[in-house]
Amino acid sequence: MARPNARLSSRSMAFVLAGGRGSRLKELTDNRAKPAVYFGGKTRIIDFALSNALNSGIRKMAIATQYKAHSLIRHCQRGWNFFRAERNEYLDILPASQRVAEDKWYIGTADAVAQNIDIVDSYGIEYILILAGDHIYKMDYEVMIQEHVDTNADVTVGCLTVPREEATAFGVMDVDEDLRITSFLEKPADPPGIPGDPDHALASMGIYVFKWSYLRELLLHDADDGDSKHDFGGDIIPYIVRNGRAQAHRYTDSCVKQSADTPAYWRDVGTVDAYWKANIDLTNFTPDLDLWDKNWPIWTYSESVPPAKFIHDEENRRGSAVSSLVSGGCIISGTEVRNSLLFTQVHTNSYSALDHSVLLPYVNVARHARLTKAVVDAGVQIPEGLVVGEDPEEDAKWFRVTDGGVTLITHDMIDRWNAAQ
Ligand code: ADQ
Ligand code: ADP
Repeated sequence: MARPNARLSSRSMAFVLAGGRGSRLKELTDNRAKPAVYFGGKTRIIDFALSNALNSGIRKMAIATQYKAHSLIRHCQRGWNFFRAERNEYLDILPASQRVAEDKWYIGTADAVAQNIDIVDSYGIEYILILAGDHIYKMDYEVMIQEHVDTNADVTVGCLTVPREEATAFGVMDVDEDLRITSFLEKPADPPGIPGDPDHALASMGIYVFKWSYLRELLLHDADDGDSKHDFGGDIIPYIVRNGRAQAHRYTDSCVKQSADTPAYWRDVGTVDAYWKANIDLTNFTPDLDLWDKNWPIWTYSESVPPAKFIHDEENRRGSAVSSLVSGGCIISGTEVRNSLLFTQVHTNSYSALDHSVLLPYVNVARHARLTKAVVDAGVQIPEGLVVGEDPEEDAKWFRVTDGGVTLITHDMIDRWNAAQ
């Protein structure tokens, strides 16, 4: 066991649920789980939850994976390897198939923890923080764990205010004046509004704090319940609301902001439109998400690459980028780049233009290509002369055009386009 007077964060662990596909991201999650999807130029989505945990002082972490976990596991092994067992620091990656007999996956999110009880036991922690590896935000979890201890709750659920019509995708709760949760409905068709603010609902962020001894008992009990789907939002939290003490923790109280007047930033980036927008928003004059904050860095695996290079080509066409983020290893040769975000090692060529586009690592743009409002998957070779974002009907023949007018371009789509030329 940890010393009783040790810092709260050193008596706690973070258990990150990273097994979901995120199917609304369409082809971006054909080969990788949602937490492994690239975001923000250098990082992947899961880096936000892991960095929050690290910056909150937590040094014991476990990551449960299942759907298409290869890219996620490789990323975590390469980038999240600075924990030292000699200091009682751990990061374990727990793929579903290695933990259960036969070839079974974790049945639900609670089952992902239940299957790993022995590993959590071995950490000798007092509190367990369950996180989703799916969201972009900056949060000091120690504030939430402290609140959990102070209120003596059985579970503390991180929550935020969302427009009522969006709340159907969340667990929605009612609370009393002490923030005790009085009802919890998982993904209700008709979400209840907040008293006094009927256009908004109080939504669960899918973040929970428990005393480990309490959750452990509950999971063993839940495993024997034939009617349970072994899901935190569907089974465990509603059970505690009915039979124990569940507290809500408001995200605004632990959100790490750049200044007192910046908004509390939290994004799901669960759809291609939301993903495109959150990335492009980083090119704003003052982005709502500060990636430059030295007091709350977002850690990641990053390749050792040379600086980005901008070249006038031999005919003096200007390689330039304005209002854009251009990562290391990029070569912008004779291409005009505007309001775009380029990940590591993107190469572009003469007579091309990029506008409001997101290019994942290792994309190559040949000559005379023009991309507007596009998201291009990692490693895609954009062929010479491809024009996207100017004729949605033509684009839709080859690529995925979203309701919001964003065009998603992947390897397979380019193969089909090439074959038809
Ligand atoms: P959902 O958004 O439906 O609801 P869910 O599919 O349960 O989220 O996934 C939660 C997290 O667990 C994600 O990070 C996902 O990657 C991961 N995951 C899913 N299935 C898993 C499995 N079998 N093994 C390991 N990891 C798995 C939840 C809550 C809601 C809450 C929202 C907030 O149930 O109450 O409002 O999150 O986004
Ligand atoms: P994921 O994007 O999920 O992590 P990869 O990192 O393998 O998967 O990226 C997908 C594609 O990006 C690869 O198939 C490859 O074409 C390209 N790519 C990634 N890393 C490199 C690299 N170091 N050199 C060249 N191409 C790369």
